[in-house]
Amino acid sequence: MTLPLIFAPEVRAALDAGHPVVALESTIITHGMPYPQNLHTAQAVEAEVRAAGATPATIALLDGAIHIGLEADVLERLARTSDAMKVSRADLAVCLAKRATGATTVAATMICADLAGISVFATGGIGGVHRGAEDSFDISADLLELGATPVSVVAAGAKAILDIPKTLEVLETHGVPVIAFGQDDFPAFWSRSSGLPAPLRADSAAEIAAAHLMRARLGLPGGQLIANPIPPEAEIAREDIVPVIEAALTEASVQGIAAKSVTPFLLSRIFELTKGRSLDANIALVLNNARLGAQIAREIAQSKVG
Ligand code: PSU
Ligand code: MN
Repeated sequence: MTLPLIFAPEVRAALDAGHPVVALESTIITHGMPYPQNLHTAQAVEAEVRAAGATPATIALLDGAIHIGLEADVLERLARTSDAMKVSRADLAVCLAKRATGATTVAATMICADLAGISVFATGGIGGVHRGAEDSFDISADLLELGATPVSVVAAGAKAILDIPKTLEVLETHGVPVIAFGQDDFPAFWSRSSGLPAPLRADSAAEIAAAHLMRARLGLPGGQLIANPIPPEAEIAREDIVPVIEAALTEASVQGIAAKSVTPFLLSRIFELTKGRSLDANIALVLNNARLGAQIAREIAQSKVG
């Protein structure tokens, strides 16, 4: 049985040559940002990965196959699609069997990247434990995936729309190294600090790559979460973003928004309430993560040769 994987030629060539490749997700395109900023961001993220010396592989499900790397016209079509499935671990096989168009979340992108032989993945934000999870049980499958699948994920920490302390607890329970890059505090997506210390810290891409390879040597399952703070010039201060988040959360609860719709709803309301400022920050942090992801992928590729 061959895997239902279709590689873009440049990604196949890079992997065969042992060159660095960075996986990129597609839910951020279809459910995380409005058109046309989603398309422009996806293109800019790919360009950033290239500029930093690695090959980008944006991952999506199309016509019954997992696409590892999307051609320009396919990326554009996906960015304009309004009815793509949001695909996490639970949805992956069903979406493929239906031959539906699927956008992969962090969890599903990790699974696909691992199947493709890619060990580094850069994105904006991960899912986490939602506020009120003690009643709703809404805990993103992203957290469990980080405990199961050997991919290092670069994200900008967890958003304050989530319960950040509980998110860190669940990651710890699942044995996920949560590594803040270049600072002690765990970053909070739009803000550089969540006010909580990160469990671990690294100050170079080489250190992160070495830890990634060490996990594999030890036979430990699961990946690493690299929490990369948003660049200072793009940051939205906590006191500015927190009231907006509270307003969006109240609306979500009044309107009965639940399950998979929660994160996309909150992101789009916060975008509206900040008059686009949240999106500008989001774009800046994704580009920053793409850069770090490429550096980590290069370090891993070099270590494998050496
Ligand atoms: N956070 C963002 N933008 C996003 C997402 C999260 O700032 O696009 C997406 C990612 O694909 C993430 C998913 O994996 O939402 C988590 O969804 P859920 O909470 O339903 O697991
Ligand atoms: Mn959820």
